[in-house]
Amino acid sequence: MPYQLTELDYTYDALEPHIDARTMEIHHSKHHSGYTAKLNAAVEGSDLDGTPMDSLLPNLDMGNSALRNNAGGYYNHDLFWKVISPNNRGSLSGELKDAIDTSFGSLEAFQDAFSAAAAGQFGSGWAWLCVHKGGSLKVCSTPNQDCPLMPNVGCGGTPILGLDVWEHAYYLNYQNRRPDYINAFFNIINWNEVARRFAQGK
Ligand code: MN3
Repeated sequence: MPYQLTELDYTYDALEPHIDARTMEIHHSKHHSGYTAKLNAAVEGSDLDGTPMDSLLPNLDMGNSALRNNAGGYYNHDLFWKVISPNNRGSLSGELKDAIDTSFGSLEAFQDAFSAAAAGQFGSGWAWLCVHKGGSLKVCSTPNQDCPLMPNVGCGGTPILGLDVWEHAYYLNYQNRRPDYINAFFNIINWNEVARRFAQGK
């Protein structure tokens, strides 16, 4: 079992009231756990077994739907758990703040663009903030478990912030009110982690 379920460094109820404990528990212990098991099954006995995500995803055979869906599901959720945290760990500052100002004009303008991508993704998928070499930032959305690290998906680059907009991520608490869930997300961003990923990917 080369791919392990990500351990959270906070409790299931730590993100309340923005994300409720029951949603977190089901999302992590059932949904992400399912993607992890199916990814392990999809690579078992092949050359890909244990390949790190940052080299597996850019070289993915997009026609292999079991691998595409489950490698994406595994990577996307691993990122998601790490870029959220109780009480907005850290704050937007330094080089990442400068890059957001340069690419979008302001934090507010970035939030508007990201919210529009998240709200406008029809059906299941993700909204992303990605960094390209040189430090420019782009926002996009992707369907299902696709991810901008995969070949020719979304805005490309390296994802540094992602929001799961599948209904399983919010339906218990927010029902059909995806915009309320998106607004709440901005209260639980782990800016320290986003800045770390920015510095690594730029
Ligand atoms: Mn999910």
